[in-house]
Amino acid sequence: MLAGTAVVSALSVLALFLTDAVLAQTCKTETLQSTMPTDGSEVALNTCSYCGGSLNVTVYIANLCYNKVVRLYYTNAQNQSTPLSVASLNWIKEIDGTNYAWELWGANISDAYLDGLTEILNVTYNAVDIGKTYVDIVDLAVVASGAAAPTPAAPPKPYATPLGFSDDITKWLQPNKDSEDGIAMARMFMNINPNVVGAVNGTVVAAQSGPTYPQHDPDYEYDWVRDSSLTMDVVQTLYAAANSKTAKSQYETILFQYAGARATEQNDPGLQTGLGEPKFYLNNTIFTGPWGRPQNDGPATAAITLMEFAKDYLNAGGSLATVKSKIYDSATYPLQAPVMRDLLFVASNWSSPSFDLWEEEEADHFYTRMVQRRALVTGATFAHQMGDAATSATLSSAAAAISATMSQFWDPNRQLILYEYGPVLHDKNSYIDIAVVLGVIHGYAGDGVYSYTNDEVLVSALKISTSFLPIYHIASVTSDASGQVLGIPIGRYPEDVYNGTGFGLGNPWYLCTAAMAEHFYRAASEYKSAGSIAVTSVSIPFFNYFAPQAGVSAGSTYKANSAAFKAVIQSLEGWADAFIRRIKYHTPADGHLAEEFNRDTGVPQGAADLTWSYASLLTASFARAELMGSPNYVTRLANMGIAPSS
Ligand SMILES: *[C@@H]1O[C@H](CO)[C@@H](O)[C@H](O)[C@H]1NC(C)=O
Ligand SMILES: *[C@@H]1O[C@H](CO)[C@@H](O)[C@H](O)[C@H]1NC(C)=O
Ligand SMILES: *[C@@H]1O[C@H](CO)[C@@H](O)[C@H](O)[C@H]1NC(C)=O
Ligand SMILES: *[C@@H]1O[C@H](CO)[C@@H](O)[C@H](O)[C@H]1NC(C)=O
Ligand SMILES: *[C@@H]1O[C@H](CO)[C@@H](O)[C@H](O)[C@H]1NC(C)=O
Ligand SMILES: *[C@@H]1O[C@H](CO)[C@@H](O)[C@H](O)[C@H]1NC(C)=O
Ligand SMILES: *[C@@H]1O[C@H](CO)[C@@H](O)[C@H](O)[C@H]1NC(C)=O
Ligand SMILES: CC(=O)N[C@H]1CO[C@H](CO)[C@@H](O)[C@@H]1O
Repeated sequence: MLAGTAVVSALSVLALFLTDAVLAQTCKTETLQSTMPTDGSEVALNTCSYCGGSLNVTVYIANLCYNKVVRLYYTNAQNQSTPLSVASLNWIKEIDGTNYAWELWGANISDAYLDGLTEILNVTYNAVDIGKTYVDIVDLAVVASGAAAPTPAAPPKPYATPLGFSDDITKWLQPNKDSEDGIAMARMFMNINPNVVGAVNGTVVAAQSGPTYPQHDPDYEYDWVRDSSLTMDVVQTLYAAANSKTAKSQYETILFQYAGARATEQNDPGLQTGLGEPKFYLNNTIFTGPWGRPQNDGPATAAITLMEFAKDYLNAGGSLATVKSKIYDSATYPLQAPVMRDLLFVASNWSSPSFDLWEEEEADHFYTRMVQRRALVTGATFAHQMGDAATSATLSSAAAAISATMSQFWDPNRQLILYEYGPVLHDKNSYIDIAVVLGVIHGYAGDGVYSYTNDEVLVSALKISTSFLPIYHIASVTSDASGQVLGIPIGRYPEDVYNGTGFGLGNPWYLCTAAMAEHFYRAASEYKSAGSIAVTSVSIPFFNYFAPQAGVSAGSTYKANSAAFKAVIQSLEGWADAFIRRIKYHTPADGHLAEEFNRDTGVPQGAADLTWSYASLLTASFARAELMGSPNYVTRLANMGIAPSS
């Protein structure tokens, strides 16, 4: 026994030694400048290697000020320079004794092979505090050395193969006040026109967490433009479906109050970044503290919700004059009708980078572009209906311009829709984010562009969902007490460190898990209306994981009467219900939904009664009812109206 162990250890040491020796021999490190520059330059590439798929560089940087940004520009496997082929370098060490005049910076980018590397173009050093930029033009052809680059990990094998709708979920989501959906609806309405001193009608508090509430931390006692618009979109759906006069008029009142509140926000004299200001107090005045601003998805989602409402209102016999004066025509009614102004803002500002829906990164975001595109596509038709041909034309041409940029988010090397287009920020090396799925849910314009069943969207949904399997401990619990499948717990992105109150380890979120369910329900509905499923070489990994029983193959199309078609639909239903069951499994007995549930224990965490958690469960159940062919579902829920506040 002992001897055996010793032999194994000795072999391991030998193996380790051999591996090191092999790598050391085959890794070729180019040294371009071996000592600190003396020729007056402020930046110089020191060493560079592209070995085993990792790019490792070191750079000399003159210590001219405290805040520095150092970037290395290169070209990818296709010898193209794109916003992705840029590396942010980090400080490594002081190298100039006690003079501190020179520093070594560098990076080791272990997944550089994913997009490939052919040439180092330049190193750009921005000495922020003195407002100067220095460049070392390198133009060096890079020769790969060392072991072959790793092949990207194959998708995992599915841990379950759920099929069809399940009764436990149907029961949990029943359209009555005691079910989870009833609770979600009641709790959502408690956060609209919230019972907080000074709160203005038409505002939505993001969560019951802040100074007024029993839970103070985190402070979400604000009206966020995005969260409010997504919440009001649920109210709009209830408004359209209700046939109880009382309930319908309650929703109508709230939606007009919301339109007015949005116009008030647009006119706030304290806006720092225009209509993309993300956050207001509940008295509906601007929050001016430091924040990630602008967030240019807000004007788009606000306009989408209000245009949907206007359409429903006209269908219900409402007057065009009211729609113009209280919803659309900001030119004539700037203090009360916000939509035209938000749409024109989107039309002229969509190409500016802005902060994402998680308020963390200023960049070009897939989510933001998707909702902006939908706002413009819908807006062009709506403006036309309002008799405003000039605005309609402006919106159409901006919509076409956005559409032309959407394909840049697809990374053929990674087979992934990138959540943002640009260099890695905040160490989000995977480029994976549920924001892509949310972008489709909130931004699909119904015109075939990035729909639920788009093959790039499907494979991205696979990569997003399976990315959480290795990092969330609770993902290893795969069935509930009665043996039914629990879907994958879904968070925002694998590298997330926000834990709901501070920074540590990120967790699965209720709204992200609900989004995956909603995506699957809507994809199944889309296939059913299309009457066929076309599987491509891009989407095949999605089917292999989520619908293995269907036995589909790339390049084939399956008609609605085929066994494969039926198996795919049943698999989508089964997994969507499993995602909802994951939420159910981590929902406390009182039915309240916080922001997240702990990755190790499944215990709710972060902001209490997050409004968006409720809204997302409701929209997922609307999608489920649509797929089941139960239009009365939403009507029954809607007819319950707003419960007297309790
Ligand atoms: C990359 O393209 C540039 C010009 O576009 C060319 O000069 C260079 O030789 C190419 N490099 C490689 C490695 O193909
Ligand atoms: C760079 O990172 C890779 C992957 O983590 C590692 O194998 C390699 O040894 C690193 N290279 C250097 C020079 O640090
Ligand atoms: C460095 O390379 C990038 C990418 O090609 C380019 O945009 C930038 O202008 C270059 N900088 C200089 C000073 O040449
Ligand atoms: C706010 O809404 C409530 C109920 O709709 C209404 O009674 C009240 O008058 C409104 N307040 C203002 C200031 O409009
Ligand atoms: C939005 O576009 C308008 C018109 O081009 C411009 O005046 C305004 O400064 C832009 N706003 C922002 C926040 O970029
Ligand atoms: C709105 O509320 C904030 C936070 O309570 C407060 O600082 C601000 O003075 C209020 N503004 C108005 C106009 O009441
Ligand atoms: C979240 O992180 C903070 C540190 O930023 C820590 O104090 C807190 O305990 C963490 N919360 C949980 C529930 O782990
Ligand atoms: C950031 C980083 O990992 N840099 C490494 C690059 O390679 C050199 C050796 O050539 C290391 O010393 C650095 O730490």
